[in-house]
Amino acid sequence: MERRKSIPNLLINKLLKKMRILIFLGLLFGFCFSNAQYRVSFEPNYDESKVPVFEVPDPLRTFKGRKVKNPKVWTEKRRPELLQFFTTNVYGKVPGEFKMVRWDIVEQADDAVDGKATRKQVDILFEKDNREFHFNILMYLPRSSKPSPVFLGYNFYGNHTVINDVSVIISDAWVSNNPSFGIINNQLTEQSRGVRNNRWAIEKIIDAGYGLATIYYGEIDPDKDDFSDGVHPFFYENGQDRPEFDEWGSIAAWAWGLSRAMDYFQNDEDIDASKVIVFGHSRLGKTSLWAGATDERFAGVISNNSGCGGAALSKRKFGETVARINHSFPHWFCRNFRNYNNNEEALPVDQHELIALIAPRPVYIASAEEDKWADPKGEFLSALYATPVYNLFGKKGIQSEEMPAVNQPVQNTVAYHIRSGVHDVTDYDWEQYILWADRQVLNK
Ligand code: GTR
Repeated sequence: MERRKSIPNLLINKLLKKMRILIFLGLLFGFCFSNAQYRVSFEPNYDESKVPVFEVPDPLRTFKGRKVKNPKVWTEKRRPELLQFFTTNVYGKVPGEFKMVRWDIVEQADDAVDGKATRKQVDILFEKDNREFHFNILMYLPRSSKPSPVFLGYNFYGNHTVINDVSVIISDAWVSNNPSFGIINNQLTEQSRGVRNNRWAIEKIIDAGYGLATIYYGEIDPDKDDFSDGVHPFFYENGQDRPEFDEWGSIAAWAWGLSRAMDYFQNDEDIDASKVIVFGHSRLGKTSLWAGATDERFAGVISNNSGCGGAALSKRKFGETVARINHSFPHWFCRNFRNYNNNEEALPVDQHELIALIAPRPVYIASAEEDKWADPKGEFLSALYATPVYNLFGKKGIQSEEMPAVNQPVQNTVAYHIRSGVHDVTDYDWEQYILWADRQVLNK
């Protein structure tokens, strides 16, 4: 027999339904409002007199207060504890191993860059649980000097954007839309071929006897707050759908990809794997620093305008801050890094110690005068404060506490320049990197 609901019951049900809708709308409104509030209320500080007074953590003193007096104590005690801190509290740890199973040379020709270079496109393949993961490395190697030293760096919009070369394969990985490059529907097309050639001085690099190797970073992990794609899911345990609090965000995943490229270089006779310089701009400069810190096979590291979470000191809170970067890009760092949102003073480290992790290998920090958001002075100070660790190894770092003038590079094992102009990579930057690499990496 059909049971009828009584009239009061019906009314109560209706009321409950309405209340649920209201609660849902309230929560939605609260969420949007608080985010919008944050966006509206964040005022970057660009006033040097408002930079807080803070203590710079001493890279040569252990967390327990022991002074580090020689390279042995640095290498065996201090470096590991710093690396551990950055791993579990800033970038996140790689949760396991995922080894390349094969590589295929998809395309190769000797007539690139006016016949001065060999172009090589290599597909790197990984497998786990019957699923495949791939990325592509595009290389231009000087025909005049093999095995070649190489600059390795990610690009933002696909390998085919770095040069106007019809033979470069267009990636089908997800990409952020950029209508000015003809990128809509998150897909790369022919229209964007060569659009970023201004950032890659390929001819200068080849003429100087170096190769260039580049990878589209979205093939390792698409740059969006979504952990269901890219390399992360290959490491999930049953039921897991995103990394744990101390596990890798996107920057650590991108750095992992650079190390896998290095694995490949160690198998390519055309490349001198002992002379690979890892380069990156902006978020990818944060990535090159982390790759250099975690993988000692990189012979040199370049950070171009890397800013907050890269070369800039977090405790200065000048321009972009920890809270701001974690709000705008929640997927870049590990979730533990959020403990330092508006709480930089609690950090027992700062970014100069990330640079120190690269010691004694050469490192170049570059800023741009108009790139205040990335805090040029904070980037300089990081290079300066990392210097005592280089000195411990008998290497020269930054010797003057004064920031060098614009376009007046200081090129020791630790190098720094501030270029005129905006947040970008220019020929000027590449000219400096080549000069410095000649001396500091190739020992010319
Ligand atoms: C900005 C971000 C910076 C920097 C830059 C980039 O929006 O705030 O930290 O990484 O993007 O990568 O171009």
